[in-house]
Amino acid sequence: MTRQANLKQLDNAQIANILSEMAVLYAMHHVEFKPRAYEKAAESVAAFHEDIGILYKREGIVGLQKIPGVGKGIAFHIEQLLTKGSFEEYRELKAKTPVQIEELMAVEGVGPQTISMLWERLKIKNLNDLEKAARAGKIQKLPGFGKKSQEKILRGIEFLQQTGGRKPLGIALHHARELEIAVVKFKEVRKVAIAGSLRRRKETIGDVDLLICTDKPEKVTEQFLALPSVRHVFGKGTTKINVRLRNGLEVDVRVIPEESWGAALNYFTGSKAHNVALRKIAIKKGYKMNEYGLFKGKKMVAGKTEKEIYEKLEMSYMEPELREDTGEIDAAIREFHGEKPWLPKLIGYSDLKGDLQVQTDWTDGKNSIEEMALAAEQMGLEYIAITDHTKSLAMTNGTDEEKLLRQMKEIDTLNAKLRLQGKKVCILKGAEVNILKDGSLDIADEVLSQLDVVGAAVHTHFNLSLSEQTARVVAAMKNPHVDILFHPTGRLINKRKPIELDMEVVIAKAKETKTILEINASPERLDLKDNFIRRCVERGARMVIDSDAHAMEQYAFLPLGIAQARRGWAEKKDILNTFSLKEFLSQLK
Ligand code: DGT
Ligand code: CA
Ligand code: CA
Ligand code: ZN
Repeated sequence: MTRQANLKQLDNAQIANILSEMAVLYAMHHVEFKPRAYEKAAESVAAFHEDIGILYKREGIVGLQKIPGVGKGIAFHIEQLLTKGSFEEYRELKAKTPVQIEELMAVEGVGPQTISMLWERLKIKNLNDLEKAARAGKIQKLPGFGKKSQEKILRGIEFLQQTGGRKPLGIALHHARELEIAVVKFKEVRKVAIAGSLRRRKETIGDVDLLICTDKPEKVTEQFLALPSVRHVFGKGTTKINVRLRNGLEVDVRVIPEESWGAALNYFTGSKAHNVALRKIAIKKGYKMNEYGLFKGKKMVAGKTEKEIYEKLEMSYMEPELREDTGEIDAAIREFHGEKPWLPKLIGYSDLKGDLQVQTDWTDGKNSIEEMALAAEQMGLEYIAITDHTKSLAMTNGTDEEKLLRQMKEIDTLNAKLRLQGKKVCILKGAEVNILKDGSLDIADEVLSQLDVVGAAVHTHFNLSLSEQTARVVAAMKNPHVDILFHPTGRLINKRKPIELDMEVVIAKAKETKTILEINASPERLDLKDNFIRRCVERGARMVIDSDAHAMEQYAFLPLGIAQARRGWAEKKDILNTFSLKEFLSQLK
């Protein structure tokens, strides 16, 4: 049969997106009833518990009609999508109305009705048109709109441009934990967990997936929707809610019964690629696997915990940060059967003993050296390096040689004082030295040689060519005083692209010159990013994880850096600031 072969790789979410686009297109052409029907079908396709491609392979078009809200007509369109990737009506309507629906829907406050009107009255096709019209004051003149809604649209566009719709991990994690705390307080809630990309600690987050375990789903969803932090409800059922919070975060909530907790946690943690690979293995072993459990025939054989599911599949447990289908499953199978190479023994969240990038009120930091040291001790750190910016970064009031020498004296005094007080934390003398355009540094070698730790960083000339930039950074690493390359690629998440660097060369030279590469844990940096960390691990290049704290409370960034290191398969031994002070110092140039 033809349907057995050549299925397009459309997943449920993609099919749902096209159906929901159809709903808007029908509405724009004033077709009756269909908009609502397609919207409903889109919702149930998105929520459907099985991959629709698989359902179709097994049961054909009749199977598709088992999806709630999917009748003959819509089933036919889904079949076309699965086999051909598109269907005629979709192509026709798209040709007649060349409007970027998904793009416009992403703007906070813009829905199908608005898109219809914007197209009819102002021929607005995309985000760009919308922004122009709003800036020209044309939106506020539309019926039902005013100055306020126009401004709101502009703010929505600005936000989208800033973030590409995805939130940095640091922000999303903070908000999600607040939400978790609020939900745990509901009386009928047994357990709450953050799943999705957030549990995997991806550097940016599309939406937050929150799982709630309860025997009283109706009560709990009702309570959730009444939370003051909920601003907009996109969809609600008894076990599934989709909302936007006041802080802009989108949240998918699933209510899960106790016996399926592990299966749901596993499914909604993803990644999708990891899930797909797992399910393939489950099927090979004669199981059925979904978010409710692992089944042999009708009998559930695992599902309460993730561990028991992996065990039944004959795999070791994989930490969420590894679940990207990039080799972790093979390693977990080998480990289960006692064959090497195993899964990495990931660096733990409390393994750091030091922090090698800390700024103070000597430059652009908020707190004094002493305050930063005491706060570090509170965090359980044994050593910190004070690395204030140096002189060529004028806006930070950077230190020159004379000021650095003065700071070294102060650090000696403070260390003595801390010892007297019985404190354990040790302050190292350091600097964050600027790498100039030609790869030389802005502080004289003679002064650098007196510091305990020297970090070098690119803060200017971000736009050099690949060869120039790589040569510049390599030249700095060759300096015998440079111990660490700080935030190696210079990227700012959602704000600034990385500099053009040949990372293969940089990693090789780091090894050769004994220069340590930094994983900067500052939420807007996370630099090195996970794939480069993994490459360092493979090549045996050494790294540290630093907070880049500019204030006492910013040591709290460190776990974000640890998370990225774990995503990069790093073990304790790969990260030098898991070492004691003495061991750490012995590793420097
Ligand atoms: P995000 O939100 O874009 O940062 O990334 P995720 O990974 O959180 O993705 P999301 O929120 O769309 O879905 C949460 C998890 O649910 C995802 O990691 C895996 C699972 N999942 C979602 N859709 C599918 C699907 O079509 N097939 C499979 N096998 N799993 C899915
Ligand atoms: Ca998500
Ligand atoms: Ca989601
Ligand atoms: Zn810097």
